[in-house]
Amino acid sequence: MNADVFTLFPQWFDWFRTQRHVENALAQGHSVDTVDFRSSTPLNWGQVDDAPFGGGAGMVLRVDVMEAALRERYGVDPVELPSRRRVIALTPIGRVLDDALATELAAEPELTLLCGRYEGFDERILEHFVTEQVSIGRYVLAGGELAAMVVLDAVLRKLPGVLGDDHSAIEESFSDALEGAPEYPHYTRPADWRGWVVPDVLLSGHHARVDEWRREQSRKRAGGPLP
Ligand code: 6GU
Repeated sequence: MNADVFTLFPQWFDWFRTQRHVENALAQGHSVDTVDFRSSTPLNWGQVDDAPFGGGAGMVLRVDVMEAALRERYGVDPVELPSRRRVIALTPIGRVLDDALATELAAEPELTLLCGRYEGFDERILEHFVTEQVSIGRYVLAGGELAAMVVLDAVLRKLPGVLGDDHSAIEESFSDALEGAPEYPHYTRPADWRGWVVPDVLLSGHHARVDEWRREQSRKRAGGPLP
């Protein structure tokens, strides 16, 4: 997968790229590139946003600035992009990210993530240049960058070979393998700590019984969030 992140803060993603599974993904030929709106802005002094028409607080990312950045990156009129690739604007009101969306996005060869700041995007960006809006939950962040990292984290770990053990991305919370339920509990050594013992079945070496126990635990947790 080639993911392009359009942002005012490209340097934030330097840290993101140091995470083990992101490093793994990059080493396998996947890419996470950043595009800085300021390097292609047609306006003076690196301006990228402006006060909202009609008044009010905050600043709005300009449509001409977005068009210039997309045009420079892809070499086409950005109105052509939505029919060719998924172009995602990170906004608090978008489709809420879940396992199904992460799986869907992981199947895309190319992704474009647009991060707004302040009061967000000029509406014409959303109308003409993007395929969808994605949110990471119903609360408001100061910008889309952290949300873009959350989306990429969830997506990259689904790519084959990116986690040490592919199985860990298949049988995990909310996956089809667990019928959408939360994952079962995990234990490791020591088997007894202060009398808090690990369930016997996990020490039994009996794989079928272990599987059965895990599925039962997972289903039990499906009743609702844990306290
Ligand atoms: Cl994607 N962006 C912003 N600015 N706030 C958010 C969000 C995204 N998702 C939840 N809150």
